[in-house]
Amino acid sequence: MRFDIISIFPEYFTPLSASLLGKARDRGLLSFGVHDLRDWAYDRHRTVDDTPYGGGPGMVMRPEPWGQALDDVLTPQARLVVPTPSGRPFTQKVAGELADASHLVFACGRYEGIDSRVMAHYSSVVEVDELSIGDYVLAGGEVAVLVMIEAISRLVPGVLGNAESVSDDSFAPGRMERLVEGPVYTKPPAWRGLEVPAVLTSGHHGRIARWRRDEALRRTAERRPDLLAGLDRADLDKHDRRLLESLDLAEHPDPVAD
Ligand code: 6GU
Repeated sequence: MRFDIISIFPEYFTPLSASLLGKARDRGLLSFGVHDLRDWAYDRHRTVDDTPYGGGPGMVMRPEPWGQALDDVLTPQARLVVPTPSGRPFTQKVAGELADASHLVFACGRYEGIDSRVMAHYSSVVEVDELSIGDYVLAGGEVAVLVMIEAISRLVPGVLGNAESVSDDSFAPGRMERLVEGPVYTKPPAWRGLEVPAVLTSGHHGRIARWRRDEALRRTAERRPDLLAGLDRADLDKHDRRLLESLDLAEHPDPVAD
């Protein structure tokens, strides 16, 4: 999978050489191109922004450098991702869809964003996704793109080892789609008076799986009632329903009610 990133701060992307992503790149599974938008600005000062039409605070990125850059970097099979707090939510599901692409191009806006005609124009050239990583405002799209690339890359076949299956992750499509994972433990069996739950050292795989499922349901109810409210009945077994009924979900719609 090929990633190209266009930004006025290419130095933000040095972490792509570290850790999991760096190893996947060294193994030839991923490749990264990081580009300075100013390389496509033609004036003496390499200007990329200007005042917004209609007035108001801040600056907007001019369309011409973006047009030059994207004409050079996009390929016919590419998808264009534009990070913005006004985008559709970037979720595990969206990460999975983007992981199926062979080429992703990320256009990092700064200031108040990129002139809207850039997205309008390229929408008739490639698939364009304006995506947000959460309900808060960052100074620019760079950090959001690092977040997206890490989430997408670990879903590319071969990037994770077999031992690190993604199907049990929080939000993983299927049985974990609207659940967060429960607590995890390692050695020692007792630490500062706190013991590891006995079921985890029982060697009883069936009971361990059930316990993990219960803990995921409990934790989701406690921390993410918004997710629980949308749980699909089809993803719940009898034990799941009984557990949810035993929790106090009074303040939230009951996902197990008929
Ligand atoms: Cl994708 N970009 C910026 N600038 N701010 C954000 C965001 C993206 N997602 C949440 N806040």
